[in-house]
Amino acid sequence: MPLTPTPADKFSFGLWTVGYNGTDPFGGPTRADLDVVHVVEKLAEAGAYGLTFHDDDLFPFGSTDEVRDSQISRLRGALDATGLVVPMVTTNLFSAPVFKDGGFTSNDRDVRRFALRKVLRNLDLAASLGAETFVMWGGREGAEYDSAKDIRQALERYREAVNLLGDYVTDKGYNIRFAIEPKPNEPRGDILLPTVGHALAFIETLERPELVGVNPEVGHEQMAGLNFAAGIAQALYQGKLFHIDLNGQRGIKYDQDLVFGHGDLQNAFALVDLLENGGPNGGQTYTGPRHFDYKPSRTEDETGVWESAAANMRTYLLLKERAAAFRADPEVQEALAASRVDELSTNTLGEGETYDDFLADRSAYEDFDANAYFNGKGFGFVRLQQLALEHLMGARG
Ligand SMILES: [Mn+2]
Repeated sequence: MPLTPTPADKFSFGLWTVGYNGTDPFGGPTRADLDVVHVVEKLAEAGAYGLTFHDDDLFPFGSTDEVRDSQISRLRGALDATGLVVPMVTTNLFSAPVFKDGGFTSNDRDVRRFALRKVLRNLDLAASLGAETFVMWGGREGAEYDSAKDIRQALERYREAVNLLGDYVTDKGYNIRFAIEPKPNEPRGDILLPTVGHALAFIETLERPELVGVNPEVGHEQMAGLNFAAGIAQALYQGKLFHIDLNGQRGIKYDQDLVFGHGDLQNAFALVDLLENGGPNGGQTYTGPRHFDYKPSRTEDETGVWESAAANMRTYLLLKERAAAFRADPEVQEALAASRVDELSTNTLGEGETYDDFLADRSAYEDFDANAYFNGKGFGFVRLQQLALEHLMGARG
């Protein structure tokens, strides 16, 4: 299996990822800012397929129309020259001081109106560049203090905003869907829609739920102590995996944005297996961009930036290769069968079985000897996981 990325792999990067200059809450930049044209050229050279960006990544907040137009046309020129595409665009409603209490859910109504206008303008840009996904990460939509934010009203304002955006893209005929990106905290003490599950529940309250899905990020779910691959499986199950942010995180701490696989590697293996092979019971499940939302560590120079970008893609391709070997191993197939992973696909009730039929089935309950049923026999899940681990380590096949 080829380990050299090509556009067919659909790898995309945020302009803010490779463009991260090393600024953190404790120190200033360690690298120079990168120009968008240079980024597009380097990503194309590395075999990537797409570039994504926040409006403020491309042209600084408060830019004149002239600067904005010039940056957009420089981006268009680089895309045309390289064949790179812009599959996703997102709006920065978190950096400018005016958004210190949020954009869609600031307590201040004038800020909310300004934020919505900023997003509408950015939607026009996204559509003009052919982006089909519009991500919404509400990093400032939250609070530090329970007394400071009426959460129910904040959700109502969030809903009002997303409903308006849904009307707008529908009336304009834009081929754009929205993807909400959950995160539990940072920069706010607590952020609204903190996990995939919260976001999925919120989406069902919207006027056009079909236009809205999720953009889960590895590190964000892991900051909440959750199993990322399991969250992705539920998003897929509900038809809501509209986009994905791949990176690495080591446990419940600040948002690390490490290279994909440089955190919980076993969960990354399970994730790639799910995305590429559909998980235990097979079937292709996600065809969208494999988007990396990471930050090259501030210890690195520009060479390290491009090495880290390449590392994301290579790790993904290695995991894809390892997952294929895992699936193809007869011993794995035998272990999967022994663990009865497939049996979970069988309906619990028989075809046409009513609850009356079910209640009449004495073997299901009255004659079922729950205490003796397994006779001490186990499922063999540990053996299966060890086979996965050995494939992941390249110790088999
Ligand atoms: Mn992150």
